[in-house]
Amino acid sequence: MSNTDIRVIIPAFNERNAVGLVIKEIPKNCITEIIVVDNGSSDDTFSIAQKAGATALKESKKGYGRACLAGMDYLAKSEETPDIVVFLDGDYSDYPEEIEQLIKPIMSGNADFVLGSRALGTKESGSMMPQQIFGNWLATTLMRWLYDIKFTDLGPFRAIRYDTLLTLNMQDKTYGWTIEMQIKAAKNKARILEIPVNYRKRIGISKVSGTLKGTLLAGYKIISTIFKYL
Ligand SMILES: Nc1nc2c(ncn2[C@@H]2O[C@H](COP(=O)(O)OP(=O)(O)O)[C@@H](O)[C@H]2O)c(=O)[nH]1
Ligand SMILES: [Mg+2]
Repeated sequence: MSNTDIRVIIPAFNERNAVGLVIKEIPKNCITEIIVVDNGSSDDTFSIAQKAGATALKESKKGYGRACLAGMDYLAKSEETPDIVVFLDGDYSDYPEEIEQLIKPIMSGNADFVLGSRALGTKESGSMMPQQIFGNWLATTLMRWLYDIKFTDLGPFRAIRYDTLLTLNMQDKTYGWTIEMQIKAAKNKARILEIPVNYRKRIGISKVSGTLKGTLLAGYKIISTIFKYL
């Protein structure tokens, strides 16, 4: 792919101190557009994202998947059709510069979907909660037993061909989003590759794994999504 059109979608909820840095550290030479979907933040995430050079969208109804879907909706209406979509969190846990490693196998035609695996990379101590590590282990083990799908993580940082993404007909509006993409990509026989990504402590407050409610909701949603697509 020459002149590859690559867009980044960043769901963000109250990430005023992180989102600008995430945008700043995305290598601009290879990226066509950065789209931040502000999911009803009460802080100035939206204007900070805009000032940092991103296209800022608003999705007032909460939900991680819903924010990603809003980003996809925007892409569907965009004049040019993207070739690759990268998903990245707005909390500065991932290393935005690693986008280059994620997109490389797709650009060279060797993969349709590249998952950044924190399990294979180096995690700063405290960057993932014990319940998050356990939850990811459980979910990937169930995927292996029930579907014979081999993943080591449900990490948010990932790149996928736009045409592949469209064939998945993504539905989940909350925390099942990441695993839904993985199960459907495998079922659709997409060429999948996992590569190690590094992970550090987020800037700001965790809304999912750092809270009891977020952990329980995410855990429930992830497990039920596994059974939903059996
Ligand atoms: N769209 C949306 N994004 C959220 C919501 N909660 C958290 N996020 C974003 O999703 C990403 C992951 O959330 P985070 O709080 O870091 O969860 P953790 O990684 O499990 O600690 C971050 O970019 C958040 O801003 C939400 O309700 N809706
Ligand atoms: Mg996080």
